[in-house]
Amino acid sequence: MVSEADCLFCKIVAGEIPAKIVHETDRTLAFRDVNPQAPTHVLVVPKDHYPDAAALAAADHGLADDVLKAAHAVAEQEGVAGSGYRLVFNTGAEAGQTVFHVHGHVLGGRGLTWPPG
Ligand code: DGP
Repeated sequence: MVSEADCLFCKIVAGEIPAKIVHETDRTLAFRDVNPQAPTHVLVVPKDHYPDAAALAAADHGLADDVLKAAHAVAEQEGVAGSGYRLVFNTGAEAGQTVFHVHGHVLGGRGLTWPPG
């Protein structure tokens, strides 16, 4: 597995830091955001370490597909797939990315405004 010693989400994947896990596949993990911004706020990550969405897309072995499928499975499991949900990949510091292990935010359970702040 590709991992990085000081990566927070690699530590969650490894079980070294606790998280409320809601969904898992062989290559992805989904857990509740510690600072939820909506009734449903789940982070979906590849278990392997890629710093951002661009690096994930370049991985070229279907992993981005797995992450997208896992995000939709989470939305269905959380009961927000029908009403609508937002899937956000903050990419880069100016976009608000603070943890540099790629993660999709699955947000739902309330009306979400546009444009985002
Ligand atoms: P971003 O700003 O897009 O990089 O999102 C990082 C998210 O990670 C942010 O919404 C808060 C969440 N987060 C930070 N530390 C932890 C943690 O230790 N556990 C969990 N579950 N979420 C965390």
